[in-house]
Amino acid sequence: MLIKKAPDLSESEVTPKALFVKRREFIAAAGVTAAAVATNGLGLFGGNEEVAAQNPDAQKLPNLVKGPFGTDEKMNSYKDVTTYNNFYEFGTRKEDPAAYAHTLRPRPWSVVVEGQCGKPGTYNIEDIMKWAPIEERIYRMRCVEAWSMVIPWAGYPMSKFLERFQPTSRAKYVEFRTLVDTKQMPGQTEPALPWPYHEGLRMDEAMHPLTLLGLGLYGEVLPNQNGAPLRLVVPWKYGFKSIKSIVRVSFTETEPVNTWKKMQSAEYGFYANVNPQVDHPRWSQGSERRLGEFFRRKTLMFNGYGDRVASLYAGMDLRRNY
Ligand SMILES: Nc1nc2c(c(=O)[nH]1)N[C@H]1C(S)=C(S)[C@@H](COP(=O)(O)O)O[C@H]1N2
Ligand SMILES: [Mo]
Repeated sequence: MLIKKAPDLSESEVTPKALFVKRREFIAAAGVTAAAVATNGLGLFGGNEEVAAQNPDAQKLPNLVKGPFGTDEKMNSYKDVTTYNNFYEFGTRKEDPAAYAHTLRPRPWSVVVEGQCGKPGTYNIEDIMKWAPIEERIYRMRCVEAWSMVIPWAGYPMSKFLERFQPTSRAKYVEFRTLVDTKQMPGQTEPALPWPYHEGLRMDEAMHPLTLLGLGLYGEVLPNQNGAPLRLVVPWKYGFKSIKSIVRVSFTETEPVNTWKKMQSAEYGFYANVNPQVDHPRWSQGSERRLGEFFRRKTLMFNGYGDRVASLYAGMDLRRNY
């Protein structure tokens, strides 16, 4: 191997050429200014130049803007985020979604909206993506099995999505449902979970500015295994609340039953707020392992978002409402 001395090296030689070009295209496509790249220190996405190369066909999200509430913790790699997943529609092992989710067809896609709202109907994903500027939000995510990741999501506030449908004063909760289609989601031929996967939030949780309608990650449209083409992202709750590949939104007066609570109500509740003081019956919730790290971290109340969300639960017994 020919080793050049430092002064002879240019970035296009250090970084394989194709990646270098890809990255520049990406930065241009994302509408990111040099200043925005500089403030992030390592580039918009922490120097993950390998990102584009791993997914050359992925569609870039144009006009991505930097959103509020981001963490500055080190992000997990694109590989971590897209190969260690829970998506039982494609199998129950963490590596199954990356291996099998290619059968999902995220286009064409529509979402049915129903229940207590002024504008029920069927809405197209292409339109939905244009309803608000798509923001980049770097969130800590915490799974009930005690692993965690830092993910650069792309999306816009769930409130901007839900307001479109004019929920009535009787809408106290919103329920989301995932697609059912055994051809696209072969894991649904097994009774691993009661299909469709369904989840719910109280209206004030859904409208909270931290709650995101997830449309992408790492500046690209959502990979299938992460819940293409649209999903929920709620960073202060355990991962199972963040339902993927949504096809139905229902505004309800009563608390919806969510999949995991239906499965094992002794282990999983409706609220599912990250809470180091309330253990899962079979393991502690007091600490977590960030993917890629060796030492465990102490889990923070509300996953570290307590200053913004604790008031939603004022006066509630979080042991009973777990
Ligand atoms: N439809 C559907 N949504 C789902 C799941 C699932 O199995 N099916 N798993 C949940 C769980 S347990 C977690 S931890 C997160 C994982 O999201 P990620 O793979 O994008 O990190 O998705 C959630 N949403
Ligand atoms: Mo999870």
